[in-house]
Amino acid sequence: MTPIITAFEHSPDRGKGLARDMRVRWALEEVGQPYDVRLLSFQAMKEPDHLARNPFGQIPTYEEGELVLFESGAIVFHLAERHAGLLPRPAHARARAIAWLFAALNTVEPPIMELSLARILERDAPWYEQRLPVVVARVQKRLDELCASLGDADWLDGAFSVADLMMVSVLLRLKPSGMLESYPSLAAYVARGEARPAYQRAFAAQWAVFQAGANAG
Ligand code: GTB
Repeated sequence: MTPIITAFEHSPDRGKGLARDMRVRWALEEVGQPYDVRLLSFQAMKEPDHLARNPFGQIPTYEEGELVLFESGAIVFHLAERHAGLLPRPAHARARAIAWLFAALNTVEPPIMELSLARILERDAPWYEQRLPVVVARVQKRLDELCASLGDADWLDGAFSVADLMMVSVLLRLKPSGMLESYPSLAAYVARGEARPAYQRAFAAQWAVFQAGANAG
């Protein structure tokens, strides 16, 4: 049975691959699982049909027969558990990979999202210039810590795993800000993730959606 994921019909990132369906596409490509995509408008995401898949009316979701999942982390974890290749077998290494998966989502992604939202939504606020350095400093703290932990290793804990897939996905959101350039080892880590054939296939698939929308006018 071919699983179905949901994604933006017209992604606001204009094909940059920054929306959260990208991490799910990447995981599906890493494990070699073909998938279908249901594209949704912003309006369709808030209609009962989609709210039954995700109570928050967001993408991505994942349908596999009777199983319906939301939250990109839960979907990627489900794929990593079901298929070989994204989680190490030894129990301790597996538990550590899961800890890093949570760290990407709970410790590193929130300040990055806050920065991203501040830049998009708060730019015209009178306090924007005062607040921005505080938000930037929170991101820098996490990047300093991550940099120290990664050291000169290729991946977070041994071989590439679901932890790296999620951490790279989270860090990619910083690319437009140029902040990663001050962290050469993290920039190289992200580039290693982007160079993976599975990432390339996932990126091409979401880019094709953007192109089709652009060509349709
Ligand atoms: N915690 C959830 C998860 O991980 O699945 C968060 C899901 C989420 O935020 N989904 C967003 C969404 O559906 C799309 S990815 N938003 C519509 C809504 O809430 O009504 C977030 C996103 C949006 C746009 C860009 N961009 O333009 O660069 C990047 C990321």
